[in-house]
Amino acid sequence: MKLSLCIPMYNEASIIEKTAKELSAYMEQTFGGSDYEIIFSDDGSLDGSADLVNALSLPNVRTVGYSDNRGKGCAVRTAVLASVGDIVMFTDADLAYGTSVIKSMTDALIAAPDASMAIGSRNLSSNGYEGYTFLRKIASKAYIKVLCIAGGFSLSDSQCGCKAYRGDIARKIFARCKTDGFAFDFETILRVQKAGGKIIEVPVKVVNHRESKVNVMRDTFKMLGDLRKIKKNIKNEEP
Ligand SMILES: Nc1nc2c(ncn2[C@@H]2O[C@H](COP(=O)(O)OP(=O)(O)OP(=O)(O)O)[C@@H](O)[C@H]2O)c(=O)[nH]1
Ligand SMILES: [Mg+2]
Repeated sequence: MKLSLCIPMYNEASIIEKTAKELSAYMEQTFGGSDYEIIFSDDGSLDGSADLVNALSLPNVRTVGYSDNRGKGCAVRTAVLASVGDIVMFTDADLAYGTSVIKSMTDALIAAPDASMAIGSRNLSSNGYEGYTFLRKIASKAYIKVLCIAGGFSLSDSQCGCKAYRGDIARKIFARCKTDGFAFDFETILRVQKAGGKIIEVPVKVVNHRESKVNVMRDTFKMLGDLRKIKKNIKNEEP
């Protein structure tokens, strides 16, 4: 079983070496006996994030990317399409959900052979939102509700930054995805569901809080616009 771990990064120079070393050590220790690859996907960083990763020359680590900033969805898609693993997972460059989540989500997919996708959920852990301000917690939960209604699904946390898929399904789905921004998660869920795939949820907790780079007003409006486009595109596509 080979695991492909995809890390989207945009201007992460201040933390990316620490992340790369921590991930490399964790993956060697946890999956070293089998096989794994770590793909850092550079979303047009201007601060040399990719060079910093490359200079470390860590085993099974490589970078992909492009020069203009297109959004997290595009960065994840680029890494997934370059991956070769039996299971493909992505998580954030700041390791917001820690490293142990990599094994727990992989194990959950292995234990559920009929599942296409595993989604991390902050709402399944009693303290999944620990450290969030009241306002951000409410905003996050309200947005998840909007997505469930828009998508016609009932997941407890569609927006969590860590997700795992069966590799062949991930590559098939992402090849059709067009959303470059943060709403790409929603598109992959709709596409997995349209293909009749089962989705499982795995409890996760945010262990690393950093100042948000997301502009709530701008990014929320952009995401709401994207939701309409995604639904229309998928509806009009050939099966
Ligand atoms: N903000 C941002 N992040 C990007 C972009 N492209 C890739 N990323 C990566 O996407 C991941 C999530 O970014 P964050 O800025 O932490 O966004 P978030 O986790 O959804 O939001 P927060 O809850 O505010 O942390 C990180 O690994 C980023 O480096 C981009 O264009 N903008
Ligand atoms: Mg974050």
